[in-house]
Amino acid sequence: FALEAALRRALHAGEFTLHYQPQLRGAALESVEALLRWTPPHLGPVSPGRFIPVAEQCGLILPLGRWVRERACEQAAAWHQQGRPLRVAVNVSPLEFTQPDFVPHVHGLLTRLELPAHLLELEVTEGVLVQDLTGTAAKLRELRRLGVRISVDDFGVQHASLSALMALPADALKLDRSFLSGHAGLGSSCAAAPHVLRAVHTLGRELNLDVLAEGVETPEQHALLSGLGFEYMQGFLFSPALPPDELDAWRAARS
Ligand code: G
Ligand code: G
Ligand code: MN
Ligand code: NA
Repeated sequence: FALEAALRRALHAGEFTLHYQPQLRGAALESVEALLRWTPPHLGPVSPGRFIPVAEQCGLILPLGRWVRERACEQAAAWHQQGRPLRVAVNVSPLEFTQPDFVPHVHGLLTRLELPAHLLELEVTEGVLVQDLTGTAAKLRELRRLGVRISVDDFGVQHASLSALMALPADALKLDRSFLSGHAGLGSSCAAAPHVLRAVHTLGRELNLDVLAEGVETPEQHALLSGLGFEYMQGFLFSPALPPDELDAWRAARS
């Protein structure tokens, strides 16, 4: 399989980079999400939407995911040491999360890099629930005991039951961007859209979970979400994912 071979080679050749997308609380920068970027030489960029599923299928997501966690934690530690700490959120695939060495690897990184745990957030998807709800909850509790923040990514579009989701020890929900731009999203002709958003926001607040709206692209969406009480937002309206130096410039220009 050509893409799989290319990915293996790319990991060894150091062709992956991490970009960082701002996540805002009101007008303030709250945190960033680390997002993988791959531009093979002589080709255009390949979207992670294309290569992550392949990496998951062939198991390459395990070494690739370790690489992502290491680079993201190194970057968070660098910002911390430079006196401008910024929490970094890292995506975790279900296969990575279920590895027995996952928590020890995270713990080891925090220790080795002297990175305060609250500067690391892990984004898990509902997929981790399908395998083993009890095991997953225990592992998440362990991570939160270390001080790591946990968010549930792509909330509302996968197959987990609401009751299983609510049993997850988490700090935040990341509302999938289809709630804004999909067929029944805000701004579509679906009259229920604002009610659904308001309900999820209320649910989050009742359960002491921060709720972040993803995929905010327009001032209209921003205004509607603010009106519904959303504080946390992420999307192209604010910034795409940026290389670290461009993110530094983005921060400097706003402060
Ligand atoms: O960056 P973009 O929006 O194109 O990402 C597409 C998909 O790839 C998203 O679902 C995102 O969560 C996933 N993705 C991006 N970077 C990573 C990563 O480092 N690890 C994992 N597991 N998924 C990632
Ligand atoms: O599944 P996850 O939430 O990790 O995916 C994040 C993906 O969403 C990344 O690929 C990122 O580039 C993309 N993304 C971030 N902001 C926006 C946005 O405003 N609009 C769209 N269409 N995609 C976005
Ligand atoms: Mn994510
Ligand atoms: Na998402």
